[in-house]
Amino acid sequence: MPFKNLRLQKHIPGRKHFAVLLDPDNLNEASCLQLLSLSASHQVDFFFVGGSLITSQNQAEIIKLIKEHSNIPVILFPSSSLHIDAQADGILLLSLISGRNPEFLIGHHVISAPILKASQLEIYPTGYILVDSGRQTTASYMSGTTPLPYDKPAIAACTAMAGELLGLQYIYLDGGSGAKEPITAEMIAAVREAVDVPVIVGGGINTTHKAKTALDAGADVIVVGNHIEKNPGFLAEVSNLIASYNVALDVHR
Ligand code: 1GP
Repeated sequence: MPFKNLRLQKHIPGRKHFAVLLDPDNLNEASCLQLLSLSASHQVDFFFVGGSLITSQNQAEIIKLIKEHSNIPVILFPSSSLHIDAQADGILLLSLISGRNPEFLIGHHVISAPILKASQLEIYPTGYILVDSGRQTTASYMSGTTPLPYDKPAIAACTAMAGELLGLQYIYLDGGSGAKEPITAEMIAAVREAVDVPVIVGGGINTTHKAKTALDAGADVIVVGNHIEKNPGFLAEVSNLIASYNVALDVHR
């Protein structure tokens, strides 16, 4: 399997990363170019591209646009094998370990395996944990799974632990796009404590305070989509916040 040495793979404990989620359904060429220009002047580590349901036919065009205008790695965040695109750099191979739907635990992966194996995509095997954020999200409905209870950090920790023991190399705690409430600090800390692999956190991060709470609790990567679509300036705010953590890390080395 060829590896392109993306930064997610070369994870350094303590270093914080910022992923901007680009949902093809919510972008056109102009809004995408605006985000690419903002990202070029701030620290953005990855573009996650995808969504739980993509109704537009423009994912390929969006990825092409990113590749033409940016060097930031594009990582697919797919909800099915239909969303695999060889133009990207990598893919979160998500196993929905908070759910009990075999299609999202292994089914889609079987269909995708020969396509992925033949591709140049860097594969990130990821234990995906959907957390109940107060309202039913597209991800929960479309996957036909019950999200993990919001106030049960111990269940999240044991789920993450099981994922790591099964060999998954990343844990993604997600409240779902536009989540009413972000994942709690208690849950992030419990998961961070339970596993050694990088912990990705997203869903409902719409203030720098919420981003800081997630980072302080132990998130290695934070993902922001919705609020940046509504307020592109938020990209700069989160990027500056992330940079402040990484500067402190370098100073203490
Ligand atoms: C959703 O974690 C991502 O899967 C990002 O969520 O769109 O709420 O930022 P938001």
